Amino acid sequence: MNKQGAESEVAFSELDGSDIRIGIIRTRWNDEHVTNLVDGAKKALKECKVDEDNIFETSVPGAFELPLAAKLLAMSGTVDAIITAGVLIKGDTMHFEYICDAVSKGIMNVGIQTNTPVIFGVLTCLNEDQVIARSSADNNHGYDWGKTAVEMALLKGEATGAMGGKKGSGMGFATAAALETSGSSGEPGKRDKGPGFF
Ligand code: RBF
Repeated sequence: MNKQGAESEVAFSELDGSDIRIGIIRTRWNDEHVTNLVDGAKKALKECKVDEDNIFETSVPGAFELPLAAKLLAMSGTVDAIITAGVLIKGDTMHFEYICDAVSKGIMNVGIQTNTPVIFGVLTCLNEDQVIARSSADNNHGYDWGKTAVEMALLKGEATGAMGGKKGSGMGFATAAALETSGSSGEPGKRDKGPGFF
C-alpha cells in the first residue's frame, strides 16, 4: 500500500486537558473507518487527561450533516472544543467534490461564528486504501485530531481569559511573562483580569 503523504507531520507539546470538555460528532457513513478514527481521537484525549465523563459523543448520518450538528453543539455551550469525524470517498460522480467543499467550509465557519474550536476530522480520499493508510493503528489521524482539540480548547481559554486562576500552559496569546504579571492582584500566575490577549 502506498503510504506516501499519509503520515502525520505534526508534533504536540504536553497538553493538560483535565478541565476540558470535548464533543465528538461522527458520521455513520463509512462506519468502520470512522470508528477507528474516533478511537484514535479518544486515545489522544486520554493521554491529555480528558475525563471520560467530559467527552460527549453523538452521530449524524453523513459528512454533509456535520457542520449543522457542530453548530448546534457549539451553541449549547456545553463543550470547549468539537471534533467532527467522517470519511468521504470519491465515487463516479461530482458528488464528492461538492460535499468536500461544503463540509470543509461549513466546519470552518462554525468555528469562526461560534468561537468554539471545531476540528476538521474528515478524511477526503480517492479510495479505501487511502482511508486505511490514515486510520489504522500505526498511523491514525484521529489521534492528531484529539490532541488538536485539546490544544485549541486551551488556546481559547487563554485568549479569552477563561482560565480563571490557573496558570497558562504557555500556549495561546499570552506569553509566560505576561501571565506572571497580569491581573490586579499582582500574584504570579493569577489571571484575574477580564478577557483579552495579555
Ligand atoms: N457521506 C459520507 O460521510 N461519506 C461519503 O463518502 C458519502 N458519500 C455519498 C455519496 C452519495 C452519492 C450520496 C448521495 C451521499 C453520500 N454521503 C456520504 C452522505 C451525505 O454526506 C449526506 O448524509 C446525504 O447527502 C444526506 O444529506
